[in-house]
Amino acid sequence: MKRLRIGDIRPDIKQIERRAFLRQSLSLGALTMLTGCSLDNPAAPDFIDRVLKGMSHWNDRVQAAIFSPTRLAPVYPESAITKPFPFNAFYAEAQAPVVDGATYRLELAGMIADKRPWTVADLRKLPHESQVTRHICVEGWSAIGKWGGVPFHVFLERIGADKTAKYVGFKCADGYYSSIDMPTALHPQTLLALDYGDAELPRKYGYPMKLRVPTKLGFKNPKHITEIFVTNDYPGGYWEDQGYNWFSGS
Ligand SMILES: Nc1nc2c(c(=O)[nH]1)N[C@H]1C(S)=C(S)[C@@H](COP(=O)(O)O)O[C@H]1N2
Ligand SMILES: [Mo]
Repeated sequence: MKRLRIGDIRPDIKQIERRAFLRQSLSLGALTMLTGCSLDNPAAPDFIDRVLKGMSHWNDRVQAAIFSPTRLAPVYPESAITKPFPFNAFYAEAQAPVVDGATYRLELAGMIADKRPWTVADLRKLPHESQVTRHICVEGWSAIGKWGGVPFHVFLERIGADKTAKYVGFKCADGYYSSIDMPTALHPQTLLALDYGDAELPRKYGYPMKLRVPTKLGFKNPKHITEIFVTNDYPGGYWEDQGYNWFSGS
């Protein structure tokens, strides 16, 4: 793996400092007020769990409030691409789903005007962009890759998605699921990726399509997407429902 230069990691350090600042600025008293948890019975079995969940939800709101729709994730030269780019999922690489591109249809649901399903060929007729960005996994690794595909805001516009809705949710061929806030969905670098490098997205990286979100941690980049839905009802996610912070900006 390539050695990190300080210029590469500085944006990440800024994020970490910001998180530390948010954490330090919160007293236990303030936390009880924000979370609605009472401190009078700290022995309650789920007390700590409720405090931590409340803190994470508070953190979601603060992160959403300071997220800038115009602030761009760093981009890198192609020479910085990590080779080979790592595979990761909640299973081993050999278990990655096999999706038949010929019969595949991307289903649409929720607050969308035109819910007609999409074939891979139709998706490929939409405007195409590529980007070299850093993928940061919560498990402690990061890697630079190149993804190409349809700017997600273009796709959302095209299908008549209600942009005033709170969430965009994703269901995947392997049972994985996730969701993002609408401002992130509309961010200029959020990509409905059909390609890795200069070729079709291979099976391990999410064929036929994944969402590439360089402003969020890796687990908020769903692979093998089979359904996209727009909703005001909090959809959660595979890792989010197990306690990972929902907003998880990078
Ligand atoms: N469908 C699906 N998408 C997923 C996952 C998964 O298990 N299934 N894992 C997530 C996590 S934790 C990471 S780090 C990235 C890994 O993507 P990669 O295999 O392209 O490196 O995919 C994300 N998207
Ligand atoms: Mo990850």
